[in-house]
Amino acid sequence: MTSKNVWIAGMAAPVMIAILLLFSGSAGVTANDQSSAAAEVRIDNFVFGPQTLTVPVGATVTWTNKDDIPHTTVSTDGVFKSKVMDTEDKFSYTFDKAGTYSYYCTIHPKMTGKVVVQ
Ligand SMILES: [Cu+2]
Repeated sequence: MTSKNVWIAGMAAPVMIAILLLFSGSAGVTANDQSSAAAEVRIDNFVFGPQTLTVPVGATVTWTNKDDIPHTTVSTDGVFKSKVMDTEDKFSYTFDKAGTYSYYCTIHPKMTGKVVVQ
């Protein structure tokens, strides 16, 4: 009885490792199946470019400040809000819902842009 229990315990560890490997393997496949679109907006000379960006649902948009002046990227509806970005600073946001997202620079409110998610 005792020796049988020891034998089962000895088998359990390799089996568990095999199961864990199986699960981690399938998780990797799932991650590869997800399409992750990415898009960029460049801030240059007080302009968001492109001013209107159209991306699929789930896309991550990255804003990069190419100006030698600090800027922010803040959603008009409070959906996202960057810190003050110095030159070459980046801000990213992933859009999980379809819609039109207007944004502006809080330092220079005349700077506006739009992300259309569809
Ligand atoms: Cu600005």
